[in-house]
Amino acid sequence: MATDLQTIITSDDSGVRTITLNRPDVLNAFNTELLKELGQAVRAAEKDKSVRCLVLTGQGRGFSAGQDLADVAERYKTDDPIELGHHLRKFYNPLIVKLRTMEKPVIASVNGVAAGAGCSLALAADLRIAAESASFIQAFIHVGLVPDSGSTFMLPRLIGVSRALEMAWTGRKIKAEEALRIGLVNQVAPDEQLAEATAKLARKLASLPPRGIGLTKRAINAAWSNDLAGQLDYEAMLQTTAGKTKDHREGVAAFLEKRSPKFTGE
Ligand code: LHQ
Repeated sequence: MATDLQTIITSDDSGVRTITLNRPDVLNAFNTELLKELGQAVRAAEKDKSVRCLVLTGQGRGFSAGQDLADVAERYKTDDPIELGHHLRKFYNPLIVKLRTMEKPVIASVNGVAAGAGCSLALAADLRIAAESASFIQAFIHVGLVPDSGSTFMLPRLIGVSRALEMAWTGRKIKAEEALRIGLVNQVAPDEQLAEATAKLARKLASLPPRGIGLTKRAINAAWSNDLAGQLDYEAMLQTTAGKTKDHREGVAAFLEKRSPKFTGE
C-alpha cells in the first residue's frame, strides 16, 4: 500500500480496507489532492482481491464538509476560475460511480458532520453507520448550488421525494437520530462505539461469499431501472453465475453437515 499519502489514511484488517479522510482541520473538506488520493484508493480497493469490504470514515470531528470552499474561492480570483461542472466530471462523478458499482460492500462510518459533497459521499456508500453526534446537511443551497455527486439520485431513493426536497431546499441539519428514523442510515452507535460497530458489520460482510455479495449489489442497482419481467430475468442470470461458484456448493454442504461454512471467494 502507498505510504506517501497526504490526505487519506488506509488500513487493512480481516479483509476490511478502511480509508480515512485526513484533513481534520477543515472537517475533511475535499481539495484536489484529497479527491485524487481518494479516487486512487477506491480503485485500488476494488482491484485488490484480499479486500472484501470497504469502509469510508473521517479523521477528527467531521466525516466531510464537502468541497473545500477556500480552494474554490482562491480559484475564482485567478484567470482560470474553477468550472464546477468540469470539476465534478473529473473528480467526483467517477468516484461516485465506482462506489456504487464496485461489487464489494461499501460502508460509510459517519463519525461527524457530512455536508455538501461529503453528504453525497456518505449516500454513495451501500450502508451507513452514524455516530450519535453525526449529522447530514445538504449544504449546497447555502452556497447557491444544487445537490451534486449523486445526492439527487440517492436521496429520494433512500428517504423519498418530499423528504429529499426538504433536505435539499432547506439545507437543514439532520441529526443521527432523525437520520435513522427516516432511513438515511442503517444504524446509530454511541460515538465511542462507532469504530467497533463498524468493524463488526464490516468483518461480517467480509466473511460472506464475495460473488454472492457483489452480484446482489448488481441486482439491487439494476432494479432501479428494470421492470419486473426484466428484473426476474436478470435475477435468473445472476443466479446461474452464483450457482456455479464453489462458495455456493460450500454453503449447501455446510448446511447439510450442520457446520459453519468457509467461503473462499471461488
Ligand atoms: C471548511 C469547510 C469547507 C473549507 C468547514 N471548505 N473549509 C461544490 C463545488 C464544486 C464541485 C463539487 O461539489 C460541490 C458541492 C459542495 O460540496 S458545496 C458545499 C460545500 N460545503 C459547505 O457548504 C459546508 C461548509 N461548512 C459548514 O457549513 C460548516 O463548517 C459545518 C456545518 C459543516 C460544520 O460547522 P462547525 O461544526 O461549526 O465547524 P466550522 O464551520 O467551525 O468548521 C471548522 C473548520 O473547517 C473551519 O476552519 P477554521 O480555520 O475557522 O477553524 C471551517 O472554515 C472549515 N471548513 N467546511 N467546505
